[in-house]
Amino acid sequence: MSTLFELPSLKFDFNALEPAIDAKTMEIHHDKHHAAYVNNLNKAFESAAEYYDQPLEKILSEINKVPEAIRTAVRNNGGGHANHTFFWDVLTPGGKKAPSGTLLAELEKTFVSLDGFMEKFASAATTRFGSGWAWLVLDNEKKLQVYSTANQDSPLMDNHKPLLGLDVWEHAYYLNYQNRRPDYIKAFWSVVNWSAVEQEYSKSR
Ligand code: MN3
Repeated sequence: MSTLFELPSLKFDFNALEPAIDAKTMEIHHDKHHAAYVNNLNKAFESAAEYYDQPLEKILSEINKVPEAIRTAVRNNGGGHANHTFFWDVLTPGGKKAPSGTLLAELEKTFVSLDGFMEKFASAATTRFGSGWAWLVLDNEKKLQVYSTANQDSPLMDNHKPLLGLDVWEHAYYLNYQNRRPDYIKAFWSVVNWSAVEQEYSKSR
């Protein structure tokens, strides 16, 4: 079996994000859920070797060109791999607790205030029915947008650049929060890696 795609290691311990995200949830989320997306993505590409040399971002941005036989598997598992790899990078136990500089200015311009942005993001995360993600992205016109996607669909599929993402699948919070998704979303703000978000923003704008 191909190991084209690999599970990245976490840059912090499983318990590093407590109490916002508990160690057991992080362990299962990374070692089981993310690992499964990677394994299933590699399996899907076993039958489509011509795609092996393309970066995942490019494959996802042209998802409709992927052979139909494996398109759904690539959409779900490639999206899952990209989304989770990105997610781990925008989480951190330490660091700056709010954005500043040009990103803050752009958030205020687009959403009136930082609070306005956080409310809109939390609302997207809360109202996503079933499984999915909430996103802050830079769209094709280099404008900030907040929205949610279903399942493992990625903003990359619309050629949008993710800047911040939140996994609102039940596997991301159910052990600790059960049905209280809003409490998980509130706690998320305490572990956002704003330095990473700012870096993505300055790379992409
Ligand atoms: Mn997940």
